[in-house]
Amino acid sequence: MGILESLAQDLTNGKVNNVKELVQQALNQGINPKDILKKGLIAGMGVIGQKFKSQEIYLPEVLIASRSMHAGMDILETVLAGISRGAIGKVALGTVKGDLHDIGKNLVIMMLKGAGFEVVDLGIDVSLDKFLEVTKSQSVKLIGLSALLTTTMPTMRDVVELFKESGSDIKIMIGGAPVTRNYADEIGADGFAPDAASAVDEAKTLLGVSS
Ligand code: B1M
Repeated sequence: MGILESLAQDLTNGKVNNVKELVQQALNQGINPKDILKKGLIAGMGVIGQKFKSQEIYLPEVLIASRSMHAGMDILETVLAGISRGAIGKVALGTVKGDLHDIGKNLVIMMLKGAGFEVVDLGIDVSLDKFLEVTKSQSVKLIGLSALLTTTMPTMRDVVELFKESGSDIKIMIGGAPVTRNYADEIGADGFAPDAASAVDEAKTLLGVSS
């Protein structure tokens, strides 16, 4: 079994120390951090998602795997974000009110930082007011909203409406497993991305930054 397969498997089994060690080993071997992320960490989390869906595992196992995912991401972030921080624009990202899922949002943040954006992480369960506040107090050009639950998706519409009502020209990009381009169009969001890598392209397009 290759190192990235072992990494995916250890993440699925919630072996946090092994995950940390394997991410570091893979980096030492010169494996591209984006491959470590995609073929190791995201692949492992994909298995967790499927098993949770088919009720082979339950929330505690998902939480343990999530912790391993974060531990691996922490190591990768230092590498990915070290490239060119803050050079091409400031963005703020948060998971919308009522929603506590942050693995996808954190991946998007990592990729944006790696691409040279300065990122304000608003965290999870972010209120409408908090989204608006950050854009008033800081020179943020783009707001990113993440939602993983069909029940919290409508909050994205509320945020878009709030920004329109306030006359703000800040761009809004949305994403998360249940979110689609059609939904983004329907609620009047400026952009949408299905995954973290596309989120970088979409953010660049929205801010008029050449790739
Ligand atoms: Co939750 N959960 N969860 N969960 N959970 C889902 C989302 C679910 C689909 C599982 C299922 O039933 N099959 C389901 C939602 C069903 C629905 O709404 N239709 C669900 C449920 C029901 C729940 C609870 C209600 C369970 C309960 O308590 N009974 C509860 C809700 C808590 C709350 O939020 N209020 C809950 C809790 C949890 C945990 C806390 C245990 C844990 C979260 C831990 C954490 O995030 N720190 C968890 C997890 C891990 C999952 C699954 C298994 C995995 C999610 C994940 O991290 N995926 C998930 C099943 C699944 O999605 N298959 C599930 C990996 C991640 C890399 O992908 O987040 O999609 P994703 O992000 C991608 C893209 O979507 C995109 O880029 C990312 C990287 O490529 N993206 C963006 C994300 N945000 C973006 C923003 C952008 C652009 C792109 O622009 C701004």
